[in-house]
Amino acid sequence: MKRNRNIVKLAIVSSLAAFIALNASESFAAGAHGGGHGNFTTIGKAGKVSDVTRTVKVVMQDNFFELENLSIKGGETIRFVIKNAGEFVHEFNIGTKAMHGEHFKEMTKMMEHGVLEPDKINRDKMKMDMGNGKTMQHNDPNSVLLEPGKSTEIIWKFPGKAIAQLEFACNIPGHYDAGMMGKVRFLKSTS
Ligand SMILES: [Cu+2]
Repeated sequence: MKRNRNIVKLAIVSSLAAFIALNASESFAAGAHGGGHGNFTTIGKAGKVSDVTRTVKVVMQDNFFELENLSIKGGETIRFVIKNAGEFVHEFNIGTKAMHGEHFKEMTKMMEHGVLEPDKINRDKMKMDMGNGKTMQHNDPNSVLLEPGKSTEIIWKFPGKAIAQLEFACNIPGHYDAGMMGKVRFLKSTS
């Protein structure tokens, strides 16, 4: 497997400016932590409401998505309506397999620091300085972290060209391995 280091790097930098989770008070966009201005041009980017062509419902359970795989057209903008119907905190994150691998490490750290508890997000700890001027706040547009019973939306514009190993996943330790992931397949363009 060819590992794309740039994609990995993109997963690590975060962009507050690009943060578009619609119900910010109820959800935390998950992904990278701390400063930097990442762009997500490789895997797509935060989409505009006016470009939405389709709504996809995503129900998260313990520990699986009620959405096995996703087939999309290149360049498509999708509104994901996401609900956590489980009893644990779950994440919906769009990224490559490599990005999920990197984010899993961040999530593991969040668990260790008590920012993430099995069934809740400790918002005070999330704001805490981790000693390097960075916090564990989740402010990326490609993902959300949801407590049980909560819902939110993400609008995502997928790239025109197919991306290898693009997946939606939950990177809370143990969940991805339990099967909490699905593949994003690009449909062949007919034009
Ligand atoms: Cu999960």
